[in-house]
Amino acid sequence: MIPSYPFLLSGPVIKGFGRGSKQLGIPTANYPDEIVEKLPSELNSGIYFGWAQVDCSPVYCMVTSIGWNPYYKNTKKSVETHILHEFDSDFYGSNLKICIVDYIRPEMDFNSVDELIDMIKNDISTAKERLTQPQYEKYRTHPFFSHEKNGCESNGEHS
Ligand code: ADP
Ligand code: RBF
Ligand code: MG
Repeated sequence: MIPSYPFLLSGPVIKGFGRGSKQLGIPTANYPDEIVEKLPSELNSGIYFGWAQVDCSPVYCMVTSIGWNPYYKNTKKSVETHILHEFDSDFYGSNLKICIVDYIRPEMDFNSVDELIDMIKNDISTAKERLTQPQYEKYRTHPFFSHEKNGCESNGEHS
């Protein structure tokens, strides 16, 4: 299990596997190796959900996949975050903060890419639903996301 929730990560968005998760309608913002390698060993691979912020953006719902993507048999561990928001453009090089609040399921293998997509859509529904619960919702305004602390122009709120 994760060392303790919420589990916070912050770092730049890099080019990922370029496998076209965007074409599948599910772009994932990838962290660099330095961040993936520094993760605590107790942190299980699997699918998590929580909150995300890109630079000075509002705080959005997210789902994060941590591990080796068994369907693609990756040899390198990755941390990939799909943010539940339509962005106008890519944000490679921006800083991504994520606040992981809980676990959904282990990584799985599938018989087809359609099954993988269906499962990810299911994860997204799970995240949206569970994030409305007060025990998770409260982290949307965690000081980690505070605009004042991030050097963002403040609108008097955290988002
Ligand atoms: P890569 O293999 O380079 O990670 P993806 O197809 O997974 O490529 O696309 C990820 C990129 O898409 C992110 O790095 C980001 O710049 C952009 N992007 C646009 N919208 C989103 C979103 N809602 N969630 C995550 N990334 C997004
Ligand atoms: N890859 C897998 O091989 N097995 C999975 O169970 C799996 N679940 C995912 C769940 C979510 C919410 C996300 C965002 C990604 C998941 N992936 C999984 C990773 C997916 O294969 C990857 O994003 C694409 O291959 C693009 O790198
Ligand atoms: Mg990606």
